[in-house]
Amino acid sequence: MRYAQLVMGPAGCGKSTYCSTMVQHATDEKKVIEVVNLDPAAEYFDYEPLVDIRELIHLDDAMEDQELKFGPNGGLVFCMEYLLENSKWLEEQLGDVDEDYIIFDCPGQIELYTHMTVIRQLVDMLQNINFRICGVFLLDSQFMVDGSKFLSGTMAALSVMINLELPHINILTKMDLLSKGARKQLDRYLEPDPHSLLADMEKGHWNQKYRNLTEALGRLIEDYSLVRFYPLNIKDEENIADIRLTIDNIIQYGEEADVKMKDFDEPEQDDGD
Ligand SMILES: Nc1nc2c(ncn2[C@@H]2O[C@H](COP(=O)(O)OP(=O)(O)O)[C@@H](O)[C@H]2O)c(=O)[nH]1
Ligand SMILES: [Mg+2]
Repeated sequence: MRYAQLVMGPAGCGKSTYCSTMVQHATDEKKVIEVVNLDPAAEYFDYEPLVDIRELIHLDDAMEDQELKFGPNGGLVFCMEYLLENSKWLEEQLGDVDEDYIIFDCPGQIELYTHMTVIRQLVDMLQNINFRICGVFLLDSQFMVDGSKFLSGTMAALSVMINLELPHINILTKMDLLSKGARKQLDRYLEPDPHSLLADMEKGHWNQKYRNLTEALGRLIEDYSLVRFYPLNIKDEENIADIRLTIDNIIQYGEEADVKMKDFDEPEQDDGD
């Protein structure tokens, strides 16, 4: 078995930073995590990628092509489709290493995850070469501190979960940047209680008018009690370790090692008689 995290989320939410944080954390624990850059438009990241899509195709290639004439969004989709057409290339680059652990740093175009099929096809391809994958959906915590933003972020997370059908975790990034007040506000949503969320939202005029819709969304969140957010402060080692452990449990990483551990009998108590 091989293990992978597929790191997704809007542009600038902290995907590449998350990847290098995970690599650093693993290195500190004397473990190896590799990162694959799948963002054809990436300008900066501070990990050493195992594979880099830009060696196959760069966003500029698609945008500068006189026949294709793509803008940035169409160009990005083109690049991802090109990657899939050349999945043999990716397969070769990934090699055939049993028990490896790879994080895929994906592009920041949300449509790829919420309703297009390219990422879904990529997932199928990776599963075919024995990867057990956890979808990791990142959202910038600063965009989650009021009721309606939280609801829309939750809907995005739900769409991704439903579209990809992968074991999945949602993470709120950049917690170190939140003010105390914002953190307090956000804490109320971390274990989303649809009722308090909706109560928050009933204040505005729009929400009065669309009360039924808002209520239906609330029920949806409740029914899919899977929608949960894990806050991540990359300056807090314990926080990083917790998230890593949560994901590893999801993909059952390290379980084989546990099974191999021998049971041992408690040494018999010598109670003296
Ligand atoms: N303070 C802080 N800044 C962050 C964090 N994560 C990302 N950033 C910054 O946000 C910007 C975008 O991050 P990046 O990882 O490139 O986002 P990506 O587009 O999702 O890959 C960069 O300037 C990062 O330094 C975080 O946890 N804390
Ligand atoms: Mg990036």
